[in-house]
Amino acid sequence: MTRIVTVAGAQLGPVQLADDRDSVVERMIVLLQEAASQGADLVVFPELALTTFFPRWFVDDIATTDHFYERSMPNAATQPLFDEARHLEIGFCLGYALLEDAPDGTQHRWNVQTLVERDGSIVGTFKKVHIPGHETNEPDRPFQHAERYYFEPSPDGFGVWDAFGGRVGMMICNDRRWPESYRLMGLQGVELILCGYNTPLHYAPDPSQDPLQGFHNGLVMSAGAYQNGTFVVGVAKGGLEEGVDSLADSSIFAPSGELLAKAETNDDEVIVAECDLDWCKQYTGTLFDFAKYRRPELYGPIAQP
Ligand code: CDT
Repeated sequence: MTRIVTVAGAQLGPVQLADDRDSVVERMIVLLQEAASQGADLVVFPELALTTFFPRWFVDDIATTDHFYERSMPNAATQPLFDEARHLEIGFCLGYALLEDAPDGTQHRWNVQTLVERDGSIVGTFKKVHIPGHETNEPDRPFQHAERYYFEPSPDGFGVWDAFGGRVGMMICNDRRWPESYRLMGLQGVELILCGYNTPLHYAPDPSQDPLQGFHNGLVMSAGAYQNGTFVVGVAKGGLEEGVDSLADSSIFAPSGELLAKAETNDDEVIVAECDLDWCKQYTGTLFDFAKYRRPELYGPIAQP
């Protein structure tokens, strides 16, 4: 039996502060329908897809930003997306901010992606592990990247789920720059990694990296795919959002590290690739046969603080 999953990346152009969730969900449904018309089984949306990238602003009272977070999934705003996906028998992966009330009375703010199967059932929710940027206001920057103020880092790490006929993992934006993200999923037999991102083109701590954003994006996802014998799907919210230009370049990489599909615009756009999950074994069963060739007894320092 072949295990071909047709995967679409549903890149979003900018979501401005004034855009409400309903208008964004309408755009996402258009992308979903286009992906379905191209035979997609699974559609991947960007990180924090439902709102503008609000960590670009610092506020003294974090509670005044509660409206950027979802309290449940699905909810009234996203139910139309869930309904249409189920109608089309297409799965999806959605990035959003989650504000969670824990049983002990504490509140938690997470940057998450939820994976939904073709029948509408929720497969799992991944919390972002590597939280980039800064915790406090840095007024000398042209814009803030205060993710470390707005989100806690995941305590769970990188899981892998049986879904879409294969082993599916998730990571969010900055996670894609770290080899450990891919390897932890690779050790669990991952075959398809789904990653949404918002990557500003300007990096204030070292602007010499600005023109390299696209290069670094392709570099890490291609290498992560090849070194772990897995497909990697990276999907942007790109373009000029509230005056900040962000990388588009949504891309799908094969277990060979080859680029299968790449967005051509900075706006709403669907990219598609047929992913034969059995291609992964050509790498994980040969050059990257982890059980045979890895030397974990020498890797201890990697896991030390
Ligand atoms: N969203 C996100 O994780 N963006 C980061 C930018 C880091 S610059 C502070 C990224 O790695 O693309």
